[in-house]
Amino acid sequence: MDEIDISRAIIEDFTKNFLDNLTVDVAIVGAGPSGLMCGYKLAQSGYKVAIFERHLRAGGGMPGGGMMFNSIVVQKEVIRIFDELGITTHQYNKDLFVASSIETISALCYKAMKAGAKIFNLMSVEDVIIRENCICGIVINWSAVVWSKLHVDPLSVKAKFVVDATGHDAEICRIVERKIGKKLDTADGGVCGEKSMWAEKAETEIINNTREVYPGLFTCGMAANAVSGSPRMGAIFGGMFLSGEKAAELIGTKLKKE
Ligand code: 48F
Repeated sequence: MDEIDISRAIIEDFTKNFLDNLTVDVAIVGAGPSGLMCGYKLAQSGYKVAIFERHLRAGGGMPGGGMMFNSIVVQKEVIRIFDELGITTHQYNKDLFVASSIETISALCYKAMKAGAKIFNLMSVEDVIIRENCICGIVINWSAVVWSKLHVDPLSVKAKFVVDATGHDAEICRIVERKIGKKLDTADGGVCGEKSMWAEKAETEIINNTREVYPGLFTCGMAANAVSGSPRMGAIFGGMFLSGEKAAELIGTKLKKE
């Protein structure tokens, strides 16, 4: 066994994967529950999907459960999805179920990747590519470069659609507003920011908020609520799965027409 073979294997495999994903059908920003669910569903439908995640591990806000109690709560409406993913759930009352946050995120990652989605961790999306008033790609850099504020130019990925699944900050939508020099089309005119905690309202509104917010750019998960000014919901996660699923359906419909 030669150390150089180990190094070469890693570099070649990663480089091949990276090169293969410079052009994709859908680039998803954020490997939280909504982004992973969206990626899983699109990959399952046969589309080429790459998910870019800033942090070392995938999962977003999920592994920490609620205040580091690493259980999550989901509604009975999403048990069909948990069953499909093979996640163990326990009924808590007539409407609510609990699951391990770690098992949930592990299953989502596994299923998304087995369906063909690629996950690139430790990469931050810092800009988008816009042509003829349509988002058609993302601009990426190593998170370590961004965090250490090194002056290193980024690279680009072309995509037919981009999904902002960045969670509470709706980072990509805010970048787009800055770059196009005008506000996104929302009830309040532009990214509204999330409102304070109201689980039931937030979980209901997230489905309508999951939409194409600018040509080529979809939102899902907490980013969708933040853009539209809906409340946050805390450690109940059903809406994240339904929102990721809906974004995949909307994008799938558009891709089918191409
Ligand atoms: O925050 P996050 O889990 O988003 P989500 O899928 O789920 C929200 C819930 O976790 C929770 C909640 C539940 O009810 O309210 O908060 O909407 O995952 C977002 C992921 O996006 C990554 C970030 O590190 C996180 O893992 N991310 C954010 N900005 C960027 C990014 C960026 N610019 N580039 C790459 N990754």
